[in-house]
Amino acid sequence: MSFFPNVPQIKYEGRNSKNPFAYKHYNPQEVVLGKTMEEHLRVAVAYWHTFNANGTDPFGAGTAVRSWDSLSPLDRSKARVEANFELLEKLGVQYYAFHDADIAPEGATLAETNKNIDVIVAKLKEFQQSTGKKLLWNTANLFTNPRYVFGASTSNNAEVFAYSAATIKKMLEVGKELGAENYVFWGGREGYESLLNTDMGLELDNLARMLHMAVDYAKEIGFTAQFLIEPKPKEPTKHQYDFDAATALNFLRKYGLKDYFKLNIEANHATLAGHTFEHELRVARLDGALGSIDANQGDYLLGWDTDEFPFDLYSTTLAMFEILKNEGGLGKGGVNFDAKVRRTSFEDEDLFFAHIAGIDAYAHGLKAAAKLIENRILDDIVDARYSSYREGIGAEIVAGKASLKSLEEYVLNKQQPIKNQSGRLEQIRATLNEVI
Ligand code: XYL
Repeated sequence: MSFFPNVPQIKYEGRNSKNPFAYKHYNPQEVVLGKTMEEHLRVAVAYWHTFNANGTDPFGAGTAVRSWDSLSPLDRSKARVEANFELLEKLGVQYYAFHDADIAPEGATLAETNKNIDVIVAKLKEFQQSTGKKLLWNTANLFTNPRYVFGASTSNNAEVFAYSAATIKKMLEVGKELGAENYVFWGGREGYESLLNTDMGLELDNLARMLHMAVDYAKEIGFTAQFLIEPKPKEPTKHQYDFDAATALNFLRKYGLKDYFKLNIEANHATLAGHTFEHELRVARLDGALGSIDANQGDYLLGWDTDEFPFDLYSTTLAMFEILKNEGGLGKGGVNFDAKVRRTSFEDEDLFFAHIAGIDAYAHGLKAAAKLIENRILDDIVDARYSSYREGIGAEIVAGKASLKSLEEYVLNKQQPIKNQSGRLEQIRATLNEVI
C-alpha cells in the first residue's frame, strides 16, 4: 500500500527542469570538494514535523488530513512508520530523526509506554534493514506531557527528574538498537519563568547531573552515538538554560561534560537568540563542537520559532561555508530538516515539495560555498584584513612576545592618527551576490 500514490520518485533533473517533483540542485552523487553531495549533507527527515504535525496553531485546528489519522493509536504509529520509509525512499534521503513521543503512543505507566515503543522500534528496525535507511538521531520528548510543566532535569519536583531519567535511559537503549549515529538533548522546558521562585543553581547542577548519568549509561551499554546539545534562547520557557552556542559550551565546560558533547545548531534558534545561523556555527566550530544542524528558517517579522523549510540561499551558503570549513564536515551529524509545512500547505504532496525546496536550498548553498572556498574569495579578504598580525609588532603580539610595557614603548611617540583601511563590506556583498 502506498501513502503517497501521487508522488513519483524524486530525481535530480538540473536547474532548467520545470518538474516540481524533481531536484534542481541536489544531485546526490555529484562530487563537490572531494565528497559527494550526499556525503556532505547527510540529509534527514524530522518525524515529528512530517508525520505528526497537522497544522494546529493556537488559533485553529489542524488543516492537514493524513490517511493514518482515523486509525487507532498503535495502528496509526505503525502506519506512520510505513509512510516514513516511503517518503525517505521517494525523496532519496538516507536518514530520519525522532522523539519517543513521535513514534509511539504514551501508556498509563512508563512500562506501558515502553512496550508500545518496543513494538514500533521492532518495525523501524525491520524497515531500516530492508531499505538501508538510517537513524541520524533520536531523543526523548521531555516537554509535551503536563508532568514537565516545570521542566524535566530542571524541574523543582524530584519525581519528574526520576521519570525523565528513566525515559532517557529507554531512549538511549532505543538509539543503540536502531544504530542512531547521534543522540540529541534539546532543553525543552529546561529554563525558568521567574527568578522569584527559582533555584537556578540547583536546576543547573541537576541538568549536569542528568547529562552525566546519560554519558555513564551510554558507556555502560556500549552506545557510541555522538551526544549533542541543541541550544535555544526562549520558547517554551521565557529563559532557556541552553540559550545559545556560547552559553551551552560554557555550561558543558563548567560541569566537565565538554569532551562528551557537541552541538546541534538550529537556524531558527540562532535567529531567536539574536544571532545569525552562521555566527552560531562559527562559535561551535571554533570550539571543535560543531556536530549537526537542524535546517530550517525563521521569519524576521515574527518573534517565535516558525520552523519553516529553508529557502534563503544567503543563509544556506554561509552555513555550508562553516560546515565545509569544519574539520570532517558534519562528521556523524547531518542536515536534519527540523521544519514544518505552513498551515496553508495541507496536502500530502506539500511534504515532498517542502523537502525538495529545503534540500535544494542546501545543495545550492553547498555549491556556492565550495566556490567561495575554491576561489579563496572570503579567505583572501580576511587574510589581507589581518595582515598586520603577520609582521612587525602584530607578529610579536601573536607570538606572545609583547606586553603592555613594550606596546606602550612602541606607540608612545608615533604620529597620530593611526591609518585604518576600509572593510569594503558593500563590495564583498556584491561579490557574494555574483557567487550565489
Ligand atoms: C524545538 C526543537 C526540537 C528539537 C528536538 O524547537 O527544535 O524539535 O530539535 O527535540
